[in-house]
Amino acid sequence: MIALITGATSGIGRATAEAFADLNYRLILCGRRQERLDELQETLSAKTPVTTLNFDVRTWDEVDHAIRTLPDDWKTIDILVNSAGNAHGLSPIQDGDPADWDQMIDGNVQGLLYVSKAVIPGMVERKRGHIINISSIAGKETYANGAVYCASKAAVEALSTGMRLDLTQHGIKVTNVAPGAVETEFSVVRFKGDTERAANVYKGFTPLTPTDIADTIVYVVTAPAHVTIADITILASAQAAATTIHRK
Ligand code: 8X3
Repeated sequence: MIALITGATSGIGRATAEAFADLNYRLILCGRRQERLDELQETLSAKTPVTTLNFDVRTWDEVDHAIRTLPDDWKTIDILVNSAGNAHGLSPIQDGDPADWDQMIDGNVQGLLYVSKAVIPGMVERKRGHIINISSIAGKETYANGAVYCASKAAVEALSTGMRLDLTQHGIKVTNVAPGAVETEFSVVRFKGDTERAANVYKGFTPLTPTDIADTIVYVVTAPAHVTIADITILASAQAAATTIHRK
């Protein structure tokens, strides 16, 4: 089994890479930070063959070139995990920074589309494949100050459904995974390095870990051939909805 994971250098992508290594899946780890890719490759190579691709999901030429020039024995990708994503800023729409909006729309929507476009035709040819799109509770519920991030994840939800509609007939499964609060670098990035503000997001309750999400992804990809987990929302036990968290 060959799995390509975007956003593999941190958070859910990295935890998924670790979990897939335990399943002995061959891994194509994608990211923008070569040092982190190298370090992860070194760690996981003890368990399974690993290769890395360094590209920015937001640039079609980079995505297309990286995936097209994979060695032949790495080309037959069985599983694509679209995990690259980010939030930039949390502010009312009138105060939003267009540069932040670009990061979210380009990364979360356009980037997911570009990588999928580079991988899907091979899956269609082989009549097999599984695409896992990492969405968010924010794709199902829009919250104040998060309009653009929520819009980008609502787009991921639509793309998961649209991909499933188009690809089921070609033997390809599509799963939409929508986590709630997971403690990763997500909030540090959203708040542009303000680690105190980021830590407050997870204060007073036990948030999900990236490994919790990776465990779910393992469940999804190891389901029997006739079973598609189409859409799965995962929340911390203290979280009832996007902005309803029971804190002590
Ligand atoms: C991350 C979860 O609720 O902070 O996608 O938007 S949330």
